[in-house]
Amino acid sequence: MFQPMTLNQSLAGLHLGQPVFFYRRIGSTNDEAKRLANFGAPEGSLVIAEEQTAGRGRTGRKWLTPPGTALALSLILRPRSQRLQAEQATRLNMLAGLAVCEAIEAVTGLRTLLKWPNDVLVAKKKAVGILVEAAFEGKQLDYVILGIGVNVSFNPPAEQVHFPATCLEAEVGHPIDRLNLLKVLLTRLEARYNSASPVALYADWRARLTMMGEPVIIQTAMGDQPGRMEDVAPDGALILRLDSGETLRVLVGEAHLRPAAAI
Ligand code: BT5
Repeated sequence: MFQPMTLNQSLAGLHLGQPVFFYRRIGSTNDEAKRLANFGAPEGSLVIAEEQTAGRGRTGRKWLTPPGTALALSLILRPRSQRLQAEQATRLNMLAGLAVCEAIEAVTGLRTLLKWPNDVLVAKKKAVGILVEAAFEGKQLDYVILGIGVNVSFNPPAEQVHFPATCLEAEVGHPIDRLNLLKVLLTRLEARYNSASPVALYADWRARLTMMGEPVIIQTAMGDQPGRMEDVAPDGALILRLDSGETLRVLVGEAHLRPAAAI
């Protein structure tokens, strides 16, 4: 289990990761981070919990975090740039995915890939979920909550997930020091945040995406769209080549490989 004092000492000196709000058990770290941000908590504030009882995925889905088995955290960011407000949230999404991949690779040596829009895969299975939520004041971005859930020793049962899932310890075959992983992750996030050249960020994110050029089904609010994953755009949209030859831009959805029988 994390110890609040050790957490504070280990993260001292980081900009992203101070102050620390630590909870043994909480509903959702993203909800708590939002509450704190609305009370004026500064950029870099970290909400971290040993257990989530109402962890959230996208579009109201559940994220499972049993006690002491994961990293479940939310960072409050307050990007200062006045321009390209909406795009900034997308960039932070890319940045989070990349920083998580880099941290996992540095700590475990495992190879990671991103599955559009931002699942982190290890051995083709989902080991990390990322939930970026932005709050606006008028058209101005007020703050962004960057929520990250990493399965460290929790291997989700197949019947509880709709995409194959795994955890880092199952893949690497030995225990992982969660505090070290947390520190490396925050350090990578900070490095990427401070040098966020949009062009490099997009290029690095695109280079890590799996399923590029492959036959896929994209689940969207409008229903399932079969096609070929042609590319991604700098704003994070997936470019789907439909069987009719037309292209479709999808901003919100979920990608699955299309079974050979369905092509
Ligand atoms: C995500 O949603 O992948 C984003 C998850 C973000 C979780 C973090 S934890 C810290 C912070 N606080 C929160 O409340 N949330 C964030 P989505 O792509 O919608 O995936 C959700 C789906 O993944 C579920 O419907 C399940 O099928 C599956 N799932 C649930 N728990 C899982 C787990 N621990 N590992 C792998 N898959 C899981």
